[in-house]
Amino acid sequence: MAKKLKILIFPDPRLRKVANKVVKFDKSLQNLANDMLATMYDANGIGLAATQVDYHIRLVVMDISEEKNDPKIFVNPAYKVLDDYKLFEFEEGCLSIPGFNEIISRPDKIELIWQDLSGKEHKDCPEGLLTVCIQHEIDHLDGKLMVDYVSSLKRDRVRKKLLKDFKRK
Ligand code: GNR
Ligand code: NI
Repeated sequence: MAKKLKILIFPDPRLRKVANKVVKFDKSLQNLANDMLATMYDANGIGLAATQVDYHIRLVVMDISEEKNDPKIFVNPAYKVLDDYKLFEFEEGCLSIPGFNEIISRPDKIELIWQDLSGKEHKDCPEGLLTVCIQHEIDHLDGKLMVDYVSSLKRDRVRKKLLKDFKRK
């Protein structure tokens, strides 16, 4: 049965680790993906990277559907920005930075490659929210966070607030 995992909260240094490529497509990878989906749905998120639950492998889960009935799993996801891209502004949130929402600009046209749980390779040019979300998740796998795109003043403010909340618990 799927179990809920604990989500690391900024500025936990484990969120800065760079995740390793998945090379074994086994039952334990499937189990982790299932646990991550359960964790994401429970937290009302639309995406979750393994890094956020302290597994440092290149695995992402996502469900951007309205009905929350379209789970997607990306193993070893990577993207190239296409030549005719424009910057697209979108208000993002992050389960690892509760209470922090900011408008972030990202390229709106990418070519995405990934593998599924069996190791089969896929390629697609996503649109809309998926394009935003997968860039946000791949950032997590590279130890990067939304706060890295905002001013150091805002970053320090949210850092101090979340540290204070953490110590109060
Ligand atoms: O739940 C989430 N919502 C969201 C909204 C806009 C852009 C990205 C996201 S991902 C986020 C969940 C999360 O923290 N994933 O890493
Ligand atoms: Ni996030």
